[in-house]
Amino acid sequence: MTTAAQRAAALREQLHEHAYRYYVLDDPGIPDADYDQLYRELEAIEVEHPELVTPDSPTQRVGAPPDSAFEPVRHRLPMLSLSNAFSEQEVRDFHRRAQQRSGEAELRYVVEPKMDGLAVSLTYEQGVLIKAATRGDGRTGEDVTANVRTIHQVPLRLSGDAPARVEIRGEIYLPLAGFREMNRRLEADGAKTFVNPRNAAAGALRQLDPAITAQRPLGIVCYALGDIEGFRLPTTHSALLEQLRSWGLPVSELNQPAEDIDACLDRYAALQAMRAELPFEIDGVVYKVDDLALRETLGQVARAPRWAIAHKFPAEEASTRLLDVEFQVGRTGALTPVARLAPVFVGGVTVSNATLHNMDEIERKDVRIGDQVVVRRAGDVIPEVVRALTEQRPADVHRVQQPPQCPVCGSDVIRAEGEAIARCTGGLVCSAQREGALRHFVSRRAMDVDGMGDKLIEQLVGSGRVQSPADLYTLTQAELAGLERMGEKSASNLVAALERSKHTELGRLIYAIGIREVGEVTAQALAQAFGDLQPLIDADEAALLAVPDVGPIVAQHVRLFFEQAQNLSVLQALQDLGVNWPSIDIAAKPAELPLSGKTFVLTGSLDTMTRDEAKQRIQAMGGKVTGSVSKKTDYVVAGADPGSKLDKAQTLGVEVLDEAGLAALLDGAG
Ligand code: JCF
Repeated sequence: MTTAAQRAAALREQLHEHAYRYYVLDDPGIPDADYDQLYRELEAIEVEHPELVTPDSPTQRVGAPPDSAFEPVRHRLPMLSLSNAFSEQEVRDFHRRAQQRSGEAELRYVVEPKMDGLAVSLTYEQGVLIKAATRGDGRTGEDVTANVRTIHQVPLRLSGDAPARVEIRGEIYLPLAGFREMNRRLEADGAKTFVNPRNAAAGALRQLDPAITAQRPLGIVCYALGDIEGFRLPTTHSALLEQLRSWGLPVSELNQPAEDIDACLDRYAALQAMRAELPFEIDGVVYKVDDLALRETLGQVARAPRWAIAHKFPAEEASTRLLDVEFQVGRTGALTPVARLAPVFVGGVTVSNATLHNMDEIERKDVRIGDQVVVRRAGDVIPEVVRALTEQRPADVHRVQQPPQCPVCGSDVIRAEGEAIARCTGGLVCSAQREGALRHFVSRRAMDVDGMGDKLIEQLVGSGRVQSPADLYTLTQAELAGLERMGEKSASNLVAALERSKHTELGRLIYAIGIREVGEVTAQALAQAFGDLQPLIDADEAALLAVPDVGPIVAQHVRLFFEQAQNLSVLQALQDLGVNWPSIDIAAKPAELPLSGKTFVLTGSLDTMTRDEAKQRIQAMGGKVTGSVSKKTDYVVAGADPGSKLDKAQTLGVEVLDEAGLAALLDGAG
């Protein structure tokens, strides 16, 4: 039996080690969620057995130990951290305590995104930046002035009426685009990459050579005041944020007032929904009592104010055991290694399967069966294994072997020269490929057959009743009603959905038939270029290459597809069974779309639509959306908190649109 004292000592040992790796080496050994769990366990033991608290317990300090490489800076007012809430209940408990202590029935809040970066303090004297310091342990931080001065978003001089002396607090962060670019370069140089943007930002900020910091596109968001002299403070936090903004300091565009705690929780949900689209990482939201006088009344406990709380999003990363790796066969025969995991709660759901992408990735990450691995589930993205915790590797792990035969049909598996992906050579002999092709055919953006689920497709393929997409259109209501999990009603709905799907568009059909490398955009381009199916079938390589977006590889796949007699007979059968589409008047096409020939780059987050929606609407009007700004870019659309693309646009003199400007263009008013 382990006693509480032994467990506390063991936890302290582990936490010390992990904290060192995290804060000093910028190279955490375990996901944050695992660290939090160990920390909370220790905290719980110490609450129950206060006599076990030691002065060196990791619970007895805020944040990191100051590092000797930088001069210590004593904060005039301690830099607080925030207490965390992980559930709605914890938020409501916080609110009730604040109500009781303040004696106020109604409390108004400001909701801010919680940037996943590093807290810093900036001191300005007579409006001039004289010092920048990290939080450190909350009382004493490190002097990082030289490095912070390289960050373009940090004003070296405040605009307007500046106080005699003011300390401003904010979060330094690395936008995701900058993080990915930085890791791409490190990887190309064979150097160690950073596990997340915050560690990369910490690494950049703690460079001994500011010239290196200057190369990282760091940003800052300001959210609080520290010590201030010679200035009349506003009475609310909202007004204070406006004051920061008028001094020229970046303040989040996503901050919003909330009338009550329910409005706070609504805003939490809204920001959580936006999270995956934001150009930077946030790990939760912060609720702050707006009335500064009430804050004084509420005061603080040891490490954190009683007037604010961080409501964390479910962790997107957690660690678990990799039990096995199986190979799934997709519609093109591609073999995807799928991790079977000991179930783990991550990103708000329990995950027991995750993708490992391909064999190269497995080797690059050196993931072995039996390893403790880090699983990531961000938003609605498919969960993936991001790395193995190799230091915790047990003795009995073994390497993942790619199967020489298809696990579904037994055909040979080959991996073409230079390709990352191995494929089953079985073609439509392989039921997995047939099922995949059918799933794709009926999917929403293809033929859009409502109610044709995976399980049903599995049954239809398994029994041999459906071999090709054309067979779907011969299914009868009576026949469907007799299948597992199908009633009369769903059978008749499905027949109606199949019937509806027959009236389609050429672009959808081309996408639906699943030519390799032909996604939605290329399918549309082919439809626009050829106007009907027969001219596309007849097109030679030169004609295909003349289509925008079509290169030699795509052209070759299109030719290969239509050279198969089998494919032509399926297309004929589809038409015989009533699948039809209007032909497109190709003579009238290009000049007609209002945004034809225009290239767009999107940066920052938009309020009225997601970036994906914006992209689709631009494309629907003939425009092109690319990922990077060049002289050929016509417009850069900058939403809230734009990334370095905006700077680049300004440097190159590319026209910048705000959200309203884009909306005007899309509505045809531009
Ligand atoms: O964005 C953040 N990480 C963040 C941290 C935002 C805030 O408004 C904070 C904070 C840490 C402490 N406010 C306090 C008082």
